[in-house]
Amino acid sequence: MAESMLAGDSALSCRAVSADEIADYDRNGWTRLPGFVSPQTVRRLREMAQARMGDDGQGNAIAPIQQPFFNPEVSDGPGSPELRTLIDGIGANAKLLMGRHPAIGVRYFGDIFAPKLPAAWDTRHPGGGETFCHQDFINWGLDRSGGMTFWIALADLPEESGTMSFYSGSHRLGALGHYATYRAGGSLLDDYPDLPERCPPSGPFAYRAGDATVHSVMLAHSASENRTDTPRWAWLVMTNPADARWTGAPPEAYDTTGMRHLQLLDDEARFPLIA
Ligand SMILES: O=C(O)CCC(=O)C(=O)O
Repeated sequence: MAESMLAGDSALSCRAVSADEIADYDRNGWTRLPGFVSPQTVRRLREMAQARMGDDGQGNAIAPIQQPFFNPEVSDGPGSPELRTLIDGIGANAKLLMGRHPAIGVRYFGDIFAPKLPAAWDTRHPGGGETFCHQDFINWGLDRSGGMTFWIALADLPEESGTMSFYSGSHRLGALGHYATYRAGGSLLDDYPDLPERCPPSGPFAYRAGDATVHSVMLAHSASENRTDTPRWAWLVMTNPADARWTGAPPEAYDTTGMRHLQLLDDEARFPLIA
């Protein structure tokens, strides 16, 4: 396993993905990245998250998008010099995993702290439920795939805390519908009940703090409720190919005010080039 850090040892950093991990991602549409970020990076990210959300992960404002998967909170993003080095390191990995021509770069798409609140808690936040099975692609409103999400554990997370599960190979099945079209609270499996036979589910997994998984925007994935008594602390970083264009559809993932049909996501303040 490549242990080289893509940023200096004193900065927030991640390691480079290995050739085996790239091949696994290509085959399955996702891969595990053990020890992806350093212990010091985990500590600092967790501090940032808890400064915004409190130790119990629910001290922030209720997000406008009412989804049960987790309680979302933005970070300072790539505009923060401290985070930028790490986000650039993630971009370099996305470029390796994307498998496109080396001239095609990578854009940052977003990042969020994503504690899944314990299902047993009586909380005003909706983020204490199940992550029903879905692909991300349709909701990103883009004309091409190649995007991905790095899902980074900010604590030791047991399987029962609602960690990720993946339907290996489903990234090769094409677009499987917008999640808003499945029955209320339902999942992709309602419309594709044979998916588990065609694409065997993997997970949920136990993650050590600093472990990550990365999944393609085309991959069907899900997570159960958090059945522990502490928040499931994770940090999610999303990337896209630099040549991706907005389809004109209304995505939940970003504000398209002022954007033109088939425009590149070339607003450097929101979607900077990171590789
Ligand atoms: O963290 C979760 O429970 C869901 C994450 C997810 O859906 C995603 O990363 O695309």
